[in-house]
Amino acid sequence: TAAGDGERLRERIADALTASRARTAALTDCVEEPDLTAQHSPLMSPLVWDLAHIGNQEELWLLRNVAGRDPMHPEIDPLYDAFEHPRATRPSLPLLPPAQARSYSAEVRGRVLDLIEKAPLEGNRLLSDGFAFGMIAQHEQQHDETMLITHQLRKGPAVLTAPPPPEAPSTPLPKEILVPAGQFTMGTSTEPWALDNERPAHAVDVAAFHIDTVPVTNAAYIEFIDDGGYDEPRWWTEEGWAHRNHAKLSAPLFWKREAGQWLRRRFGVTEPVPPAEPVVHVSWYEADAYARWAGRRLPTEAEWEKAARHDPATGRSLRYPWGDEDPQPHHANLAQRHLQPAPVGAYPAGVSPLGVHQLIGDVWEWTSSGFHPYPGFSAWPYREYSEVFFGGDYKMLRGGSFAVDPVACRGTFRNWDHPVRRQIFSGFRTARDDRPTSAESV
Ligand code: AVJ
Ligand code: FE
Repeated sequence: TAAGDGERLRERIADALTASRARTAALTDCVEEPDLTAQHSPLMSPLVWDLAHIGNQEELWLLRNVAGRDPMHPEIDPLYDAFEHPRATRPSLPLLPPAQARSYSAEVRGRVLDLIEKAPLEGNRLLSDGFAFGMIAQHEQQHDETMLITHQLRKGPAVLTAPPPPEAPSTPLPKEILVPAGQFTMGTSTEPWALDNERPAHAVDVAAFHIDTVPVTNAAYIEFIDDGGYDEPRWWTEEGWAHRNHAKLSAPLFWKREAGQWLRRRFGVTEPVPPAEPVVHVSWYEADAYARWAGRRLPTEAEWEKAARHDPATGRSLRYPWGDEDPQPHHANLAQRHLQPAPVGAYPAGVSPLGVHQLIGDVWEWTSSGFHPYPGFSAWPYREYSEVFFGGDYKMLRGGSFAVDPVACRGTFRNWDHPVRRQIFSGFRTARDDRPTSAESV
């Protein structure tokens, strides 16, 4: 019944918001006050900024814009406006101390939970299918991933723990998969909580190409390092080489070499680099240089999405590589269930119809594309989520990492960052054109 559907939707909204707050609490209750107010890296905000920013966005979008309520504390709005204060400057702001930040966000949440019961979930574009609530649940989960990045940058003993990811089955996978030429549907017009930049669905013609079956592993990346890849300008773009020199890049972030062995620091623990895991914490420039060294290139965003969603049997694009079912733990390494990517091949149930593995979860995958709107794009509900970033110095990342919650993860989901960034959980896979080989062309 319609009433039953409405009830289920309200429950789903409340569950998504409650899950995001539980994660926020887990990420902020495990450290003492000085660790919440300190800046662990100029790349990041103090955790206490995220804590109140989450509540402030929720107040702005749900209590003020949807429910028409008056601002609760208008004087704090500018402090938590991400456009007004770059991350590096946030520690010098008169931020709410941890106890106040928590109680402010909790007060907003209490009012929002009441609102869910009353809000009409149809007849208004912002509310239909619970979109505005879903947007806020995704926003909080995105900041939870940001806070997890801050934890990774934080020095000192480990405070977070999680069980190891599943092991890879021993059956070998093909090195690459051929994606045949032809149109596919990119983006979505039907996914209820899809953000504006994922819309609308549109046909894209893609030439035939080959794509790695799995993300590039640490073992493969070490070959690039050992072959002098970081010292060979011909593998790098001009900008990439300048950045490599300026930032003195020589290995992924958090790696160090000791007694002939590569070690990495991961959430306060130093351990040998696991060879079968996707490489993580590389910039776009490093990913691009690796691809050239390997005689390949990064996939475009359209190629990535076709490999992930296109079902050649029906011509349809699926919500996820495995089908239309919401992500379950056996499909993909998501939701911070594990604090690292899983070895390649570890999620056979998540394979795409074309045979490509681990597109969702584990590591964000750099693509060769910049951030541009799809044909027919319209900013919704605010220009500052996507539109103001179009055409900027960004590269697109797809698929989501082990730190991404399913609510903020879909085959259509688009993420972006500067090509120098590598504190994010970023890896990549490579591709190549399907050119006839010289043997075939004679
Ligand atoms: C989509 C991950 C690039 O963190 O800057 C959070 C998400 N937007 N608050 C970011 C976002 C506003 C955004 N990314
Ligand atoms: Fe935000």
